[in-house]
Amino acid sequence: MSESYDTPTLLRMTTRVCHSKAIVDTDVENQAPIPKAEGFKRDLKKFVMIPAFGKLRHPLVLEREEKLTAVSEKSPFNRMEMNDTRVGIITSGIAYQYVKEILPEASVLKLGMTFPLPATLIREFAAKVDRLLVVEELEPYIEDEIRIMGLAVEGKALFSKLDELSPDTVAAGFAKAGMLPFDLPAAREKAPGSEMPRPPLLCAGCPHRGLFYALNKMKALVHSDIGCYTLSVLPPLQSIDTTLCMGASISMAHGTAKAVAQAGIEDKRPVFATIGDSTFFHSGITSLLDVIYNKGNVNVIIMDNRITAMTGGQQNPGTGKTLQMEDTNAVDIISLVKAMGCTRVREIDPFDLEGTLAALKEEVDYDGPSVLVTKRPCIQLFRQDPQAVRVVDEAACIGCKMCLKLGCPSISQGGIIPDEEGKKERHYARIDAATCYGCSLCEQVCKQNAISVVAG
Ligand SMILES: Cc1ncc(C[n+]2csc(CCOP(=O)(O)OP(=O)(O)O)c2C)c(N)n1
Repeated sequence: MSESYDTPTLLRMTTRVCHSKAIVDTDVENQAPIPKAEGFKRDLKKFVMIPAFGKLRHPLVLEREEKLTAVSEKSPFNRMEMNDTRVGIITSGIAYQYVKEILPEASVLKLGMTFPLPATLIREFAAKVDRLLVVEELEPYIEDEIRIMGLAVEGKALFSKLDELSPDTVAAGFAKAGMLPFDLPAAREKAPGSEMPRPPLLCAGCPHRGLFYALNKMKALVHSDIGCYTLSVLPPLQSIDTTLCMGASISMAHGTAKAVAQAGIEDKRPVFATIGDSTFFHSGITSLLDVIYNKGNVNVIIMDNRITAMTGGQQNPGTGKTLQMEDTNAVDIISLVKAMGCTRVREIDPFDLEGTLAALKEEVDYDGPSVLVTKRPCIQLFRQDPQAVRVVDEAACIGCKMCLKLGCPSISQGGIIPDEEGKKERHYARIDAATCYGCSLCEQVCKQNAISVVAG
């Protein structure tokens, strides 16, 4: 399509499909043949979008859209499945599967190409059925377009705009429309997975834990970014205030620091930006340059865990490897920050709680842009020191739960010990030796010295 119509073509799978698993047959050759290249051909009116050329391009874009509408009308991906004509459902993507599962006897117009919409095909389908419904996820794009075409259609009055659809929510919509030949059991009206029975956690030994524990202690205003560390929003770490989109942390902290200073707001909380190495390379560099250039009083923390952890361990410009695992240049973050004009930059070890806290306090006292780089590798990819497993001395543990405030999945409330008179009970902490990585944070926070390295 992109070659035939000289158009950008977006193939979009729904989240439900992308985040699924299936067995992949690795024998199948799925690499499309690379078309014979003719080299770059100069075409200024197409590739240089100065206003004068932009005006010339616009009618061509509209013309192309018309041609693509004709493609959409005939596309095998847009197909009618005629059945009982009392109801006709226009749907697309994963919602089609739900419709077929819940109302297999309905007529369906399945749209695989949703832009441009096949208006003639839609009219033809609408004319064949008594009642027309659209089942689509999120905002009513198809429904609105059909209504603009002047056709009577139902959609979001029955199916929620919120979240992904599911067989249950689609069934609930059909029940509301009075279309189900059976009564819907009450339990089916609720989408499965709408509660969070087991919240996600930072791994045992995650290098982000020490930093966010320290930020919590600082009662700081933290603009965070997107990565594993975003999980520190949940209890017990609860140490970030905002996360918007990749790269926004530094610019948001910049804005907050400027606004607080200019408005004379009595908010004495220190402002921090926290961003992972990968996100920093992706879209944090320009914001940091802005902070330095505009003399923002922002404390930026770049968390260099040597990998892109959250999305599964991809390489990034700091790791010295390409995504194809070829050797390449590794950006040195400290040199980069210095080259942008910020001399106040240094490395800290997030496994050293006292040192981390001291560094944070020093940066708060400093007036101007400053950068700390926490350098510890992600434990999922670099498991060293497995021998430093920690253990709790049950007799010394008073059950104060300080170690539980780290939110480490290896630490749990262990057994119960009766006190001397055998009356009151005392819980003690327990460390799971199989999952403990030996980061030592629990040992550092235990005021009773009840946690130590396993002997031997
Ligand atoms: C615009 C955009 N692209 C991609 C993603 C997917 N994504 C989520 S987290 C992440 C990278 C996280 O890496 P890093 O900041 O280094 O943190 P880590 O998970 O390693 O702690 C990516 C690419 C996204 N959320 N937004």
